[in-house]
Amino acid sequence: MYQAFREFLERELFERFDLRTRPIPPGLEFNASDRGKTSATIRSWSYECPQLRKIRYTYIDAGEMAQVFNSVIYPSHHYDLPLLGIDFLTFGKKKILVVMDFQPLFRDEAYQEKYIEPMKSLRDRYDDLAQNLEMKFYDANQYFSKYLLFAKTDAETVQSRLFPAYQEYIRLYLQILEQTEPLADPEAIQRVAKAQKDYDQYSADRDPASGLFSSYFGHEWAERFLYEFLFEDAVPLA
Ligand code: BLA
Repeated sequence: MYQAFREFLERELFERFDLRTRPIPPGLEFNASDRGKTSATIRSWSYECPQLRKIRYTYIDAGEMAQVFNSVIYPSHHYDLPLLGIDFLTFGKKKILVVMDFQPLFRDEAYQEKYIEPMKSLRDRYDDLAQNLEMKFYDANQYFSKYLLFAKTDAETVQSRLFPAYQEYIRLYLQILEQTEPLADPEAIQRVAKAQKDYDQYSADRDPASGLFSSYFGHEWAERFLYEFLFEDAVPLA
């Protein structure tokens, strides 16, 4: 259901950047579970280049039960850009939840103006995909912008509306990256490194998918996947 989304992201990145494969810890790149009628596969990809220190995306294919496409792009610590976050989920025939955002590392006015305001016209055109839904797992004021796409929708809208919105958000993000001067001040760079690490810790500790990973692939694998791949700069809770 989201394969064309994955292919689009891949093409955009490979056209613009000189990507190298970024290693995924052994055993985490792929897994398959077969519990009678609920068989599922999970596959991940990861790349890097000088401007983007970690590109990762994951596809879960559990047939009619679940289709998930999840991605985070982390710029090099020399860029204070937001992270590009994507989480598209389809469960069964009815439930589709889509989230996409430039996930801010800082919340001051100047930052908003520089990195979040450019999204406004896009968000306004895709108003139907920005539904102001309440968040249960995350705090909407942390690592989410006011222009995030966040919607409960249907398969038809995924094709007709989400796909073009997704393409525009990705192109805008990469365009902003290309127009941004890298940081030179070591303290500024350290501040970005710290903010990206805090994002990993925050996200790993709250990940709403951890139950889903556990149920398909077992608790041990789920913990490794979270703390060694998805959010590898986080340390597991004691
Ligand atoms: C919600 N994301 C969810 C849910 C799941 C996942 C299972 C709960 C859906 C429900 O309400 O039943 C799934 N999260 C995943 C998967 C991975 C993951 C499969 O990290 C990893 C492979 N989530 C992100 C990113 C964003 C994000 C990058 O991982 C940013 C765009 C957003 N996911 C996000 C939000 C919700 C969500 C905002 C709603 C959570 C809430 O209500 O607080």
